[in-house]
Amino acid sequence: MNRRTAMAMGAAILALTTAAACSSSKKSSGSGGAKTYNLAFVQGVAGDAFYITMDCGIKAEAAAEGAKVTTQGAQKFDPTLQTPVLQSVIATKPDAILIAPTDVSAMQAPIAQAKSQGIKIVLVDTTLNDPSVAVSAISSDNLGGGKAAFEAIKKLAPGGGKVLGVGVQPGISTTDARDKGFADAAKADSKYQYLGVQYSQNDPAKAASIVSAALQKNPDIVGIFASNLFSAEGTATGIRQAGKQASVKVVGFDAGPDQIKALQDGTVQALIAQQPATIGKDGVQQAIKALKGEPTTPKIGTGFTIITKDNLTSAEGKAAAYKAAC
Ligand code: T6T
Repeated sequence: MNRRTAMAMGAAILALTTAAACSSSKKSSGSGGAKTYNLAFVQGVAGDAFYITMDCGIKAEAAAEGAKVTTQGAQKFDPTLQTPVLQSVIATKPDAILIAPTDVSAMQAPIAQAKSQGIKIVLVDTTLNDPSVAVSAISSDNLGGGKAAFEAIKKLAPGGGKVLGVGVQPGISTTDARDKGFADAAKADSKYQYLGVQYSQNDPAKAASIVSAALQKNPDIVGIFASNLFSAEGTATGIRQAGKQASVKVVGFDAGPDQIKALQDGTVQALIAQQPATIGKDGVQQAIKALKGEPTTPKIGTGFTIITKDNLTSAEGKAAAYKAAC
């Protein structure tokens, strides 16, 4: 497959450029009277290479701005676990919180509570039903990413056939949008039969068993789209267990170390890598602008890179891979 880089739309790029251009040249040094801002990052889940890479972007930008950052995340991608994490962060009275809400509705009130205490909110990656609680919301073009995943499967399996989605759980803005983008594109192409999406609850073992069962029921599946890192990890396991590497084309969102390995060994054919470090960097810039009373950008879109075996070892492919540590 040819090397392809898909970027989010012009407006998004413009927004990014604006955010970068507006990066303050006046740093808060913490000395000489300038305020040192205390920022907190609440991840969607701990131990996820996507949020680890975002954290690296946040820490680098915060250091450049002379701000301090603390990072916390629950052990599962679950609003009932994220809420107490957020509440403990609120109790430390940070100036701003960057958060990836784990559910569009369940996290609305806990985040509103933070805002009501005068804390500036920036939504990073995922969003809420009502994002107006935040000074800025920064994310990939997830709908476009799902559509791009179907286009990738089309190139890999041009003859058409059955395609399946392996999702995470309903209520997550990002993965819901990716699933929709993929489903809409698949349904619009009469050569393909869309088998629907099944949810892994962000558990690779569950994703693997979904894939095993689906391949038993429909041995002629030609393509699978896994809409995040852990679903993709489990999908690759399911494909290996079924010995279907040669006949089923897999496209996964995200580019963690395990996914890069699956691409190298030929279990997965394409990865849609987001730009988590850029999301984090933009998030810090927006938080600091809000704290300084400067105008912020309500919605910022970031791009993605499609990684295949062809560009994996190129500078572009290497730069797009997520980090396991900063
Ligand atoms: O795909 C990312 C993130 O964008 C999504 O909101 C949740 O899952 C990940 O963190 C990957 O595990």
